[in-house]
Amino acid sequence: MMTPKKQRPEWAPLESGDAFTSFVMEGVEGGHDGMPGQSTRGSANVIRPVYRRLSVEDYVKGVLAGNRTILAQAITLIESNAPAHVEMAQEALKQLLPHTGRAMRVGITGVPGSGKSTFIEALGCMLCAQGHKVAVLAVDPSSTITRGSILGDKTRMDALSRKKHAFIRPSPSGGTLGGVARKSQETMLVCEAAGFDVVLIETVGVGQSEVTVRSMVDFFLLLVLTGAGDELQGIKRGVMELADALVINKADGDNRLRAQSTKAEYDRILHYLQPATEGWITRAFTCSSLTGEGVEEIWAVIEDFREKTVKSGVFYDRRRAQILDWVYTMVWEHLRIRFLNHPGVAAITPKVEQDVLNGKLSATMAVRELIDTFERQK
Ligand SMILES: Nc1nc2c(ncn2[C@@H]2O[C@H](COP(=O)(O)OP(=O)(O)OP(=O)(O)O)[C@@H](O)[C@H]2O)c(=O)[nH]1
Ligand SMILES: [Mg+2]
Repeated sequence: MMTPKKQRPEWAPLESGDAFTSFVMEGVEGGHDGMPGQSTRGSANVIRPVYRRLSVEDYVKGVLAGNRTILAQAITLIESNAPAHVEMAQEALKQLLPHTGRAMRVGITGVPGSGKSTFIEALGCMLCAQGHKVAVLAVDPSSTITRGSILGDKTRMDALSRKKHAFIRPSPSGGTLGGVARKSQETMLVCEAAGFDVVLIETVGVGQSEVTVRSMVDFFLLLVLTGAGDELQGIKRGVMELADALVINKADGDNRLRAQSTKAEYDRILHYLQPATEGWITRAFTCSSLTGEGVEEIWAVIEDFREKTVKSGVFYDRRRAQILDWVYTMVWEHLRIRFLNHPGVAAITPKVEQDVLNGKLSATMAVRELIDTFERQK
């Protein structure tokens, strides 16, 4: 088989160099809707994307028309921290907002290697075949350190990335998890405005990122592996309590029977935990992302969840709570940055810290001094 050629992704600025470690694979001829003539094949009459400045109106129109190139560029705009870009992105978002909210938002977590990307590939391809438009995003806290991205480096989701109705976007790199989450949240909205009716968000199961993704999605899925005893110890009860379904992946070959008994064991534990969603019972399922067995059943569970929670009102209650939650998360983030960048605070911080460490100042008094300084000299 031919190895697909790596290419610079359409969203990476030309001058970005190594700052963008992600790449895309060569696609199928004419396989992209909304961008005729922009096949990435190396034929002579290839039309290279034109990097011209787009106006807010260009972004809005392009996204609403489902133009993938403009969608990708709109996301790049959202990911930028440059003040002018933030202004433009917010204006575009404001106009796109009425067209958002229609997708089923699904978060997928699990320890590294549990098969999240493979599962998303299997589910995504199945959904595309059913006529859905699927956007795949990643919230990857490790990318803020390595500047890499899970989807770009490790998992290419080859089959899914070739589908006409799929759009895969790696995690934005740089910044705090809070910053990455804000960008992912807005990226999700833009994808919805572009007509994607399923959004799948992969996040590696380390610490805070699951909580962040849970606060963005309707349905949260935890992928686990067999080998109950040890495996169960490794999974924090807190993460299980965030999940709306638990999937024992890699239930194929020799592993099938073991997966069944692991499922039974998880079901027993889930029985004693608080379900993540009111009125819904979190259960365990088995599947093989490799063979596709069981994947359809999991989507049926997600659809059943949607139907039941929409009926009970829990679905939209959660979305409303999520929006407000997001507002306040951003407020705290904003205040934190203002506090850290405050010249008066920065000036006294070393001394305050020293005094606390030397026992000259109590922690409470230190807080008072810092906050007073912050408020006095706004
Ligand atoms: N046998 C079997 N192997 C699987 C299955 N799903 C995934 N794998 C394999 O498990 C390995 C890890 O899969 P990934 O999909 O990259 O796992 P991931 O959870 O996305 O990993 P990170 O992104 O690194 O956190 C790969 O070698 C897959 O081929 C499955 O259902 N059955
Ligand atoms: Mg992965």
